[in-house]
Order: sequence, then structure tokens, then C-alpha cells
Amino acid sequence: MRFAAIIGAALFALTSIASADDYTVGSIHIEHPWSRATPKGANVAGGYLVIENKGTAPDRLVGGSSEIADRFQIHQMTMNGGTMTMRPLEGGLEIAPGESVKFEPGGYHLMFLDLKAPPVEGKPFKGTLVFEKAGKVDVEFAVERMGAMGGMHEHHH
Ligand SMILES: [Cu+2]
Repeated sequence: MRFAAIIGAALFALTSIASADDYTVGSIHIEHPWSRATPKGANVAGGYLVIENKGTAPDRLVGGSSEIADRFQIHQMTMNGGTMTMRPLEGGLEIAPGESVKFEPGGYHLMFLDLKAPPVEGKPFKGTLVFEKAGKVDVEFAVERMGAMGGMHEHHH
């Protein structure tokens, strides 16, 4: 009995480590927030993650903050006459119930503006996301190499 309990505790500890980059707040589940190193002199950095709404009502990502920048915006990237342009989503982004929205390079992304501490590869930084209904959640962004596209993050739990 005692032995089984110890094994159980060890397995639980391992599981906790393996899912360290997943976050849950209310009905919202967040997977693997990440960013990438920026070129020297850059004033903005992108943030990427997957947000899933496991509830039965829509929720909305309305804002956030990070320790690396003064300003935070939610951006959408679109093709505009053959040019990629990005614009801030002023009202935030709705996450429909049962839906999962992927923030990735070339699509929806978080934008950290007025960088005060540019992201450095391998050095995670802290951030906060704010949802209309679920409220605030503190997350940590892993930092990949400059230009990383996030393909290596197609992981499953
Ligand atoms: Cu942007």
C-alpha cells in the first residue's frame, strides 16, 4: 500500500511537470504560450498559444500584459491586396463554446509593443491574459529561436 502511494505521488509529480505549460481558468484552457527571439533593435514581439473554450457560453480574450513590454494587443494577420498586414482587434477575440483558437505566426497573435526587455531564446517570461468571463490568468511564455514557426509544438496530451 505504502509503496503504491509513493509510486502514485511520483507519477503525479511527473504529470505535473509534463503539463507545466497548460493553464486553466474557468472554462478556458490555454496550451503552450510561446514567443520568439527578436532581431536586434526590434520594438515588438509576437506571442502564440492555443485557447480552448470548454464551456457552454462564448468568452472573449479582451487583453493582457507581459513583463517584457509596456503594451499588449491582440492582432489579426490578413492578406490585403497581396500584402500581409496586421491589425489590432479592438474588441478582443471571441472564443466560441467548444472551439479552439490557435494563435500562430501568420494568423492571430498577441503583440507585445514597446519592448523593454526583448525576449531571449530559452528564457521564459511571464504574462497575464484577461478574459471577459473567465477573468485573469497568469501564464509563462517559452521563448523559441528567432523566426521559429511553432511547428515543433504539435504535441498532444
Ligand atoms: Cu502583430
